[in-house]
Amino acid sequence: MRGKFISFEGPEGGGKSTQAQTLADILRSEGKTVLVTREPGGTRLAEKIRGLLREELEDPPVARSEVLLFLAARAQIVAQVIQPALARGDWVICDRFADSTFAYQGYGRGIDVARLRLLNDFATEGLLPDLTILLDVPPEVSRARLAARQAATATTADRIERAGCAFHRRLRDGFLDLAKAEPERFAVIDASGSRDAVAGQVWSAVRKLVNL
Ligand code: Z5A
Repeated sequence: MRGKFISFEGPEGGGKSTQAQTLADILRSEGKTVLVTREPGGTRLAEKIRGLLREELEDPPVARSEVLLFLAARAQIVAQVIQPALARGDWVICDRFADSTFAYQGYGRGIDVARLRLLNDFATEGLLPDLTILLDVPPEVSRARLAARQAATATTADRIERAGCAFHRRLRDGFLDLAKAEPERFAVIDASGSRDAVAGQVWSAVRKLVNL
């Protein structure tokens, strides 16, 4: 039987990586084989593209090449990692997927979302998650968490994190719009609570899939 594909989405600092690991632990304790991966990344080439996207270049990618780089990375991870795992019957949890392109490059950068959907469809051969968990946080919570992490790890904000408040407001509204348009695929979770409170809500959304 084909495995299940779950993506985590939302603004930075919502707790996607934290919750993806917690969910994987719970699913493993239920006897599932689980692969946790991330976008952009998850294959050698896609991790190189991630590096390029994060690099502080004097001439950073223009909006259209940024989209194509994210999609090139996605085509790799879908073909080499996600589809084979699902075909084996494994569960795949991906930290970001197509909805990040629609939210960041569409709502954020202003590229037409319908065109992005066509391009994404080409990159993924139409693959969409069975369930997308949107960890929704207001920009001030997101900023505070990222500032705390940067202080703890002596790192600085990257190019996308530095985009202004208006960008981050459009992004959050964009994710919420996407969820409203596909309520059967999305579970929207208030991620401003404690890690345990959020994990409890994530599990309530996922357990319906476990029983299928
Ligand atoms: N991007 C794009 O533009 N288009 C695309 O198509 C795709 C991506 C696929 C990837 O960044 C960037 O690429 C991203 C979108 C863009 N933009 N930016 N910037 P990334 O993978 O490096 O980072 P991220 O996806 O934005 O994740 P993040 O910043 O690491 O946040 P997170 O995964 O949601 O959260 P976290 O790492 O689990 O937690 C963040 C901190 O908060 C950490 O210190 C935790 O310990 C803490 N935390 C987590 N949960 C809580 C709770 N509940 N309470 C308190 N503190 C918490």
